[in-house]
Amino acid sequence: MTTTVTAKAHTNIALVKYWGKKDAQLMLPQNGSISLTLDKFYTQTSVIFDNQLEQDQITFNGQTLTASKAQRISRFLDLVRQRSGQSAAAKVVTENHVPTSAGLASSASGFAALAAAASRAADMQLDNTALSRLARRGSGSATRSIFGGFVEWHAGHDDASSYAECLQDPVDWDVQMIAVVLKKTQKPISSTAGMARVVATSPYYPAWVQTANQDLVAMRRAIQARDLTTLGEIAETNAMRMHALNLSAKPAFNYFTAETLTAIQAVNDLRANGITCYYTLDAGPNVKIICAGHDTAMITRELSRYFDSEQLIVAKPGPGITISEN
Ligand code: 2P0
Repeated sequence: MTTTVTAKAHTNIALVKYWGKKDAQLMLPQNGSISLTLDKFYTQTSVIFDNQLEQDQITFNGQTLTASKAQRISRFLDLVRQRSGQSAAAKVVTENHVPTSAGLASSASGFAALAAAASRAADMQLDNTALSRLARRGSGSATRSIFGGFVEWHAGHDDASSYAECLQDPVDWDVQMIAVVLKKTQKPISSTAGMARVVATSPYYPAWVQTANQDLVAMRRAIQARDLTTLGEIAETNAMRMHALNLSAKPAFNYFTAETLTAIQAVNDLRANGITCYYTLDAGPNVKIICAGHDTAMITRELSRYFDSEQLIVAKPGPGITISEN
């Protein structure tokens, strides 16, 4: 087989978060999640299986990957080989299009693009639901990056029932995000390890699952009603509850820096002045602001009191996966 397949997947930001697994091997989450796929940040990955190769050859932005990252990708390729019957090693070339090393999660777009390119290169013809299930085995958040716009990942109870589906794409109303890209610091703990510690040690975990399930219902309604205020309120509360889990773990950890708190305060001040904007935070210091497109210029102007203009990236809802053979 000599076809090179290229896939492009965009990253997504969760509005109702995934933060804990109930099955680490199958990558089944404790609760469902809802996200918005963004246009600005994406990964493009090409895969070819080649009998001449002795082992998988993986490059990321022109560089050879570290052993541990390459191992995670090779393990994922093993799953594709096992399912497809393809036995050759693969050449994988990945380009991550995230402006100025933004430190925004790349595992979501990365494993979504890899799942699509590798499965097609191995001659599997998967529909988007099956692709979403496959991407999930690489990284939980990748489950959602198969689709554009607003997306829900159903937690499910086994491999077949845990997949994402599109809630709204195209997004036909005015909602955007501003990524506030903060100084990179050493991550205190990886997402995978952080969520495992929280599930194992936070006494608040059952309350998280219960409230996240309520948030899913309310968030679906807010998206359907195109209600930015309700959407933002749910997302902000949900994000802070996720981070409260981290503070309540043993040992406790958090992803905030002093700049994170500055950005949160700036959003609170804007809102006190009547601007509809809300923040959400993931497993890192960056803050993402949910707002209307017609307010982005004013919000970035206000934030430029604290941050450089290149730290403020405005993103719109983005598309789902695209695959091409060459
Ligand atoms: C999310 N995050 O829903 C949550 C919110 C970060 C905070 O999914 O272990 O890289 O590979 O499944 O998907 C980041 O964790 O973790 C994440 P694994 P992943 O977007």
